[in-house]
Amino acid sequence: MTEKKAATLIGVPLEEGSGRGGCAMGPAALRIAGIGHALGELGYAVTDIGDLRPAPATDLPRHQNARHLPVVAAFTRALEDRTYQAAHAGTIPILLGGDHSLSMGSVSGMARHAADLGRPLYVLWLDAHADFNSPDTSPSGNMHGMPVAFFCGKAEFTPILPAARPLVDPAHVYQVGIRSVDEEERVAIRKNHVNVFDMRAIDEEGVGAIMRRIIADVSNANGLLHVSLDVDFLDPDVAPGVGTTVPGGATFREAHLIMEMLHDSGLVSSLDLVELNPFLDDRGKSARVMVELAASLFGRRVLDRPTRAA
Ligand code: EXY
Ligand code: MN
Ligand code: MN
Ligand code: MN
Repeated sequence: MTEKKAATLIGVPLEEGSGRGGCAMGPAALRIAGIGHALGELGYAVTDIGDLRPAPATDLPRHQNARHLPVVAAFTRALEDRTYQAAHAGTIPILLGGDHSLSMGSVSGMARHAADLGRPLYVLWLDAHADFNSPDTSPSGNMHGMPVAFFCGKAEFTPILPAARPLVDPAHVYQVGIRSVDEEERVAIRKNHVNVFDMRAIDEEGVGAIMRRIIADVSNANGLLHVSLDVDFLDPDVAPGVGTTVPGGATFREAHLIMEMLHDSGLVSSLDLVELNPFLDDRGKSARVMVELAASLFGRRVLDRPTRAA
């Protein structure tokens, strides 16, 4: 008998990492849009652990360019552990955000899980932004612009997690859809060999070709793949419910193809759904798009198709 596939939904009502209110309502909107039901229909045993609400950390100094550090740090610690536990138990952790600073915790938890298994962790970052700032470089102090630098160990400004924690190799991070990068971030992502496929790369090569390369790299390395989907990866016409819209984003069809290819790869170990701001949304449109994309990632399909040779 094959074991039933299992997913753990982790609600993350975190908005302090972004510059405005609203993302804390994201988990509720994703649930109302039917994330749990969709996964259940696809054959997953779904456990929804509800929303995490850790008390702000009391052991950290105020940092003038890391806004709401005690709140973000408390979520990072709670999520590192909760994500690790869910993956260790053999389920797929699905983080219902919440702003993108939550990935400091979710990806760090998956890095610990991957280290247990002796396998490398890869990260697919679907975003308009590189999120590779540190408090030293950030123009805003908003921590949702810092998670990639954090889980790669490039924003070690204060001890949020133990110093010996497993880090992600920046060369194992693939950023797709990027179209808004700060000057110092640009230097940092090049210096650290992050793999960047910006919107121009999508226009020139197409998402199919890009995804085939990424999937081949992860598969050849026997890696785990964490997917982090920021609402602003999508064009604002497709998904207006986000505080950091940037014109010229991915179409629904491009995003949908990415999800279908990821599903067929069988490599995805974990998923963040982040930056949904229901206060800015258009009658639940963006929440529904995010749930539709997640369903495609976990196997919803239009027709069965023959397996094509690579
Ligand atoms: N790079 C800008 C900053 O660091 O302030 C904007 C970051 C926006 C981050 C959004 C979530 O992807
Ligand atoms: Mn982001
Ligand atoms: Mn973004
Ligand atoms: Mn490698």
